[in-house]
Amino acid sequence: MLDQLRQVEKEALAALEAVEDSDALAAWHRRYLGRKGALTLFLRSVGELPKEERPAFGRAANEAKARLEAASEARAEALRQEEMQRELERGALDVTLPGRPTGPGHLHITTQTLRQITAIFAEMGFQVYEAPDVETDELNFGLLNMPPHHPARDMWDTFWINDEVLLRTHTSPGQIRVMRERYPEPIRVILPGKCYRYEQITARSEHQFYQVEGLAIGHAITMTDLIGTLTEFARRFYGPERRIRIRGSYFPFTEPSIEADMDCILCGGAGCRVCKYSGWLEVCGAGMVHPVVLQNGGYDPDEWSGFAFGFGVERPAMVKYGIDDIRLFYGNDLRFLRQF
Ligand code: FA5
Repeated sequence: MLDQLRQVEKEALAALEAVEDSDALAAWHRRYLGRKGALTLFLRSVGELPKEERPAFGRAANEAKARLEAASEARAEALRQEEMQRELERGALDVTLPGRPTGPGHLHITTQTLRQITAIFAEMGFQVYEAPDVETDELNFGLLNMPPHHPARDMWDTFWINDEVLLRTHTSPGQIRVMRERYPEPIRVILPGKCYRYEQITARSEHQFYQVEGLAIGHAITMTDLIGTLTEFARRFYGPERRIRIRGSYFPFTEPSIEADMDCILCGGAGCRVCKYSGWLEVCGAGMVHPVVLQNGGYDPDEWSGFAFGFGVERPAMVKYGIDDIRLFYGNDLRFLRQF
């Protein structure tokens, strides 16, 4: 019996060598390892042997079966490789064909807008100062004249890293950083960067957006300088015919505080859907730097004065380019992005 088994194994291996394609391999499988295959029948016949011969023969038959299975796997792999080689030779895959070119990209609309804003302020003598997105509670609120439990904190809820560390809600904490770094020099900087707020996402509000903060500190800086700077910015960014109006407002870190509006660029002040029929569009919040904030930055308010302002980047871009939904900015839809 053992001799017969070896003979069948030898014959099967020789037949496997002659197998040239997957159909032939399947037929080989049926013939030797299938339900009625030669080796399977051998295994079944173990029961007919005398008891003492069964274990040795069963082991030998199982080993032979394992060897044939491994050999058929190897043959299947070799056939796959040969088939790939043939395909390559037939030219089905031309690896020399150049790939599809991806067109050059361009700057995102937010980046373009930030660069326009930066260039305008650079011409007015403002340097760019970058402050971190991750801030402490003290810088984002406390040193900006909002101690714990100050009600103004409610306007700016955010994402907290722990009890002390948060994602900044505005670029204003950068005011303290730049003052502490530059004292006792006069300052004229803008601070562009990302801000975060825990608030409802709507057509006008995102939970992440950009702001540009402005800060000027000197010995005789007045509200007139602030209004002049904002008017100049509005005219350069939106068009030379723009008019600015000033309203009283409230921010804990400026005193007095103002909001600057400009006449609506769509209707010129007559009233339309974009300006909600008021004729005016909000430009930014601003004011004279609060004495407490000057002090926290290291500047003596009896000797120094300054102005600060802060505006978004996406909203001005929406006004300028007629975009009606802020969610389009970061929705990654190329049909939107390619327009700018
Ligand atoms: C502030 O953040 C103040 N820090 C601005 C300031 C700076 C005042 C310096 C005085 C002196 P406010 O919360 O209004 O203010 O935000 C300023 C601008 O950020 C808004 O006018 C708007 O353009 C933009 N902004 C605010 N929240 C969002 C939001 N959720 N999505 C998009 N833009 C926003």
